Amino acid sequence: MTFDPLRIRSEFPALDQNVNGKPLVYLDSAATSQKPRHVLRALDDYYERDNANVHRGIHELSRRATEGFEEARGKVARWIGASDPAEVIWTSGTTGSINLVASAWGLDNVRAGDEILLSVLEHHSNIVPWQLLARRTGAKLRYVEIDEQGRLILDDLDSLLTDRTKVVAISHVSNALGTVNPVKRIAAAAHARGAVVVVDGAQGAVHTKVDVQDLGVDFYALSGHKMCGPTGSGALWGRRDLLEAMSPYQGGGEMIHFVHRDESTWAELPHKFEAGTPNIAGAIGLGAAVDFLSEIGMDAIQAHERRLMEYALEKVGALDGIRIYGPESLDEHSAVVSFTLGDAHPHDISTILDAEGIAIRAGHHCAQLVMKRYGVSATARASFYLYNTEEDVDRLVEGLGLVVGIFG
Ligand code: 7TS
Repeated sequence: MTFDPLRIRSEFPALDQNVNGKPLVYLDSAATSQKPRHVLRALDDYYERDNANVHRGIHELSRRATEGFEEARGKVARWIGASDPAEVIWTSGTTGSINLVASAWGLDNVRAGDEILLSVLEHHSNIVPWQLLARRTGAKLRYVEIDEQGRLILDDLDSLLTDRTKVVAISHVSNALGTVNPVKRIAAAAHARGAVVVVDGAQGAVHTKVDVQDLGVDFYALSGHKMCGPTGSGALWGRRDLLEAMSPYQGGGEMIHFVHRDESTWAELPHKFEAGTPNIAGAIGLGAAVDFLSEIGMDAIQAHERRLMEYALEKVGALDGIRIYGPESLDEHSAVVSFTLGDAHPHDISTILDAEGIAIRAGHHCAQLVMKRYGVSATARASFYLYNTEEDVDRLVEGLGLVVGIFG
């Protein structure tokens, strides 16, 4: 099947509207993607026909809801190359997944004097949970630095990893710069020192083909809403032996086997980590998103994004006063163009573009350590996905022309 961005675009109702009198150009998918009809229909179908709690009722609707919920788990497992759906825990998203690991695995395994290795590229979701763990345990945080192109400096990885390193938590793809990190190489080095590897896959599962076995990592966190699924949906994949050894994260219904007066025993995986009524519709919607993306094919999506990025870097890069942050090579640079333009504040850039119907993000992108590295407080960021086209890039460049006209 040939990749037809206009046909794909027509599957996303929200893209078909005028904003401030102009056809919408949506370039903020790194914050959240738009949702295709296939996902919207799955949500409607669930609520209109099958709505019931899962794993509880012995009645037809509960059976259907449970089936849809568990089938979706299998779809996510296959999407990331996990061999066992029981290793996929439903969470509220990447933030929920990382907090689960930092808390449940971290409190069991990290002690005073231990080290946690992060990078300055990380989204705050992959920094703050580890800071909280460090504060509770007395562990120490260390950081991999980035070079001028926003790539991890891995020359001194072997000295950053010590016998005290208990965990290495690293993003697959940076949301602020688009840098694609060599996760497999980092995982191998971390394992050689006996550390556990946690990957923030919020942008990874969106733009790259993920195979958790091949990456050789221990935990992989993802957000459904960035890959065409509903907000509040997400997953944590973890290696079975680690998940089994871990204490539960939250206590409540469904995560127990037996409850006695003074103590309880835990349910099998994955339910041990899913206390309370889960986001059933969210999980089913995320399963539908995986079906939608699988049908198009990750290779085709990646090739399309790469073509768009080549075009965008050339056109945006030709503007007077532009500075683009992130790797020069598209082998290491995913579908994000992070930039500043002369003296224009990124918020002003975004406001001017918004008046033209163009949505980008301006700010620190929840990656203040990245901003600090470059000595800026914010960048403007255009992020692309499967439904964007070269016309979107042209509109962006036209809009940026207005910014140049105003700010000189
Ligand atoms: N990690 C990365 C790399 C992210 O890009 C984000 C969200 C998160 C973690 C948190 O994901 P959540 O689904 O739990 O919120 N990134 C962005 C962004 O770039 N703009 O808005 C949210």
